Amino acid sequence: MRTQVGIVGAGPAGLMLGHLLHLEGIDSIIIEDRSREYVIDRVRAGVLEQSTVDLMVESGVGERLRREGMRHRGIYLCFQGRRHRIDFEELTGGRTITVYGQNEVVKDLIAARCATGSPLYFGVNNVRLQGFEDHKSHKTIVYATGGEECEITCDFIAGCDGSRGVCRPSIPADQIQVYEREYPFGWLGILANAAPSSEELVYALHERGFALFSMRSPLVTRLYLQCAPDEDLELWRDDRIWEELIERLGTAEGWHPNRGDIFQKGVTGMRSMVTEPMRCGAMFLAGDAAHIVPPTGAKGLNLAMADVCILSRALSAWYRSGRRDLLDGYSDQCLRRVWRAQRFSWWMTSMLHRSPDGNAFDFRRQLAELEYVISSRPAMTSLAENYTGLPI
Ligand code: RFL
Ligand code: PHB
Repeated sequence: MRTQVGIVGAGPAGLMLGHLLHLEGIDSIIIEDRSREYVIDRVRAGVLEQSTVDLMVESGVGERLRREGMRHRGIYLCFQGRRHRIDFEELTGGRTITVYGQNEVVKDLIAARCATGSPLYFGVNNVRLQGFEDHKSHKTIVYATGGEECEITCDFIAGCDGSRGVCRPSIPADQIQVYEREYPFGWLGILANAAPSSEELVYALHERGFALFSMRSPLVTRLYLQCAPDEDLELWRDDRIWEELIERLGTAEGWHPNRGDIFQKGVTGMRSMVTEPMRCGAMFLAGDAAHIVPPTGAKGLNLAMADVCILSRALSAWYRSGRRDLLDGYSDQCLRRVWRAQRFSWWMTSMLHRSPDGNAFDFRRQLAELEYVISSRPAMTSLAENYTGLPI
């Protein structure tokens, strides 16, 4: 097979890139090693920045998002039994966020791809990349499907295969630098059939650790608890999860999340990672393949969308007028946003999570930081600006 851009990975980054390239008249083939059902059912992000919403709407895949997405004008910070609202709309001159599940974004993008008839192959195995390091060789993606070996020849490879993919590890070690940081905790996340009892998200710091109240629809609540990175889910019966959530999130005035049937549970470890540059020859990395943020700032999906927006413009400039400068500037342009998001995600994470050694000094310092954030307009504005995101 021959195409202009071979895309590895059908997460939000790969699917959105395929969609934007199609709008520019550029051919692509997307390959994905999981099944369609697995990709659609995977529960992950929920918060879309304004620029991600704008990108979806302007590129014609935002119809359901506009109907079903829940626009939030602020969030709450909760500590010492009280909730304090940060009003994003007022502090940023009108910027807001939208709560819409990542799996809904993926569903909408798969539907758009299928409607164009452009190739999207699920369940492929043993993906390997060849010839991308320099401009002279043929760029090839090799994979297996149904017991047969297949080959895609392309002008460019887009590595959109997430943090455990093959694209980044295929780059010779002396051509990239990887910056990493592990955190000594994880999140236990649940979905429950319970009407959200707050209209906006609640981020809580409690002596027993962090907790987050979020939602997916008027009938489904999404909640997270700080836990060990390798926490054993067997130890967490539903009653224990609710007790802990209510303890950490509940306020003196009596607000707490509504209980309901828990229908999904999972544990995620937390880390930060940045790959520099986000390119090797004719291969461009985008999204989690290039960088990971801890989820506390709700930035991962939004960064992935910003990367592929920039990449599609650069590829379009190349195909339309032979301009290389945007392709050459891709990595630097993305990395500026990525490092800002890393700083913000690290800051939110360290302000809101208890260190496993339970250091009392750190806890008092964290409370002082939260007090400062809710009482200083510049500090609140900084949080609001970073959370709602930079324009792309
Ligand atoms: P993905 O979504 O991981 O997609 C990569 C795809 O590549 C496939 N793949 C391969 N395909 C072919 N060949 C191979 N060898 C392959 N290896 C892997 C994978 O199966 C997959 O389908 O990366 P992408 O597209 O870059 O998207 C990134 C986002 O998924 C991620 O950043 C967010 O989910 C992070 N995140 C959040 N981001 C936000 O912006 N807002 C949030 O509120 C938010 N909350 C979260 C999150 C991530 C979480 N977890 C589970 C890590 C909450 C959680 C709990
Ligand atoms: C979510 O709704 O899944 C969610 C919300 C905010 C975050 C992370 C995840 O910071």
